[in-house]
Amino acid sequence: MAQLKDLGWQSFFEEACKEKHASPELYQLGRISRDDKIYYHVMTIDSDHEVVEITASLKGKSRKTLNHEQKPAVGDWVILDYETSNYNQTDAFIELVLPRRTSLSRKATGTASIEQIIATNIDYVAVVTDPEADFNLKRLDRYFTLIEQSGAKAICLVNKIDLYESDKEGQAHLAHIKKQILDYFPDASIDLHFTSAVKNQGVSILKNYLDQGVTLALIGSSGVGKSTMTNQLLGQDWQWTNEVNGVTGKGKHTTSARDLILLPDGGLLVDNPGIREIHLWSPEETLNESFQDLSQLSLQCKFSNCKHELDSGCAIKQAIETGALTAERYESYLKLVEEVEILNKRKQQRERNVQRRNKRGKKVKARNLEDRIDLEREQKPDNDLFNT
Ligand SMILES: Nc1nc2c(ncn2[C@@H]2O[C@H](COP(=O)(O)OP(=O)(O)OP(=O)(O)O)[C@@H](O)[C@H]2O)c(=O)[nH]1
Ligand SMILES: [Mg+2]
Ligand SMILES: [Zn+2]
Repeated sequence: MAQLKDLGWQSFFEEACKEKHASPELYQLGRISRDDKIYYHVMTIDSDHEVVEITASLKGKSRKTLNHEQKPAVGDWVILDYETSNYNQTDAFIELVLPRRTSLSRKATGTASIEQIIATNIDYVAVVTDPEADFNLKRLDRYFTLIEQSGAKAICLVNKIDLYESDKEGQAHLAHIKKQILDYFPDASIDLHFTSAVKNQGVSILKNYLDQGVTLALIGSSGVGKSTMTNQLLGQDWQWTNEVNGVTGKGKHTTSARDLILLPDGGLLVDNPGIREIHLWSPEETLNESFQDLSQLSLQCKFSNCKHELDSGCAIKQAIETGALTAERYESYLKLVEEVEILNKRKQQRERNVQRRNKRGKKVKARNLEDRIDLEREQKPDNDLFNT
């Protein structure tokens, strides 16, 4: 007998319903599992208390009035309406999208033109990379920034270790990768794991995160092994293993849509298409792109370091007074400026930590216990590589 909790329902959504003065029946609640551009797929619980997937669509009116980020995204909880006659031939209409507990998008905050929601109501996001071609600290950093902004917790998976662990050279390479990641993100709370999806090695670590109703999303470049991991967690009988060529797991199969999948042992997984072609916006780029008008205006402020708050001769303040700029837009601008500052400070701190670490000689480093453990780990790379 399935419960809403199995699909990720929490008191947060209960409260959200109350706030919206909505008291939906059980069968009216569902979670978006796929958006195939023609209609949405929604997981819901039927009268036999089984999890079923139905199709649903937005009413014409909402299709026009909702902007991109307000439209349903994979992971969203929605209230369904089966009553109104439906010309779209879907099972139901989506009446309301409930507020999001977390939202993973490739933009910092603000305007509709650029925001692209990857998935919502996610608890953990696992960034998958491989130890060679795909490995890039700067890109990992961008992913982690996005995850931090989403409200979810980050996990880092270095996959395809089977290609490296058989010889000394390969093992040293993996150890080097590990050190680089730990040095680059010394104070961040990122869980790092080494896996081999084809050998089903280390993938079960993900099961530790996937309790009942917990949602985990896999993101990363194309070809790093996200779908292979998904299949491992699902067991072999998931339909699209055949498409991938279920026997060898080989052949080019690129995921083209994101799917929210209910796992047999509990928990939910979002398999994403590779983010190869997607440009991950840094907060600064977002700031410049989405607030070009304000960036331009700020050049006309009297002081070059104008905070656009109380400063005299502020061109932005003047634009608000004359009505050329709305106070709302100004406020979301300030919010993003602040966010960029915080992120930059954190980044500088991180870089300082890396420099400090690198400067310290190994002898000096071994002076206290913690550093000695670090040093030993570096010298004996293959010991605990896979337990981290
Ligand atoms: N050697 C090795 N190959 C792997 C591993 N994991 C995946 N592969 C292979 O890498 C290729 C791509 O794997 P996928 O799981 O489709 O990659 P993906 O991340 O889902 O790719 P997109 O859907 O394009 O984003 C397949 O040929 C897999 O068999 C691994 O741990 N070791
Ligand atoms: Mg895939
Ligand atoms: Zn100003």
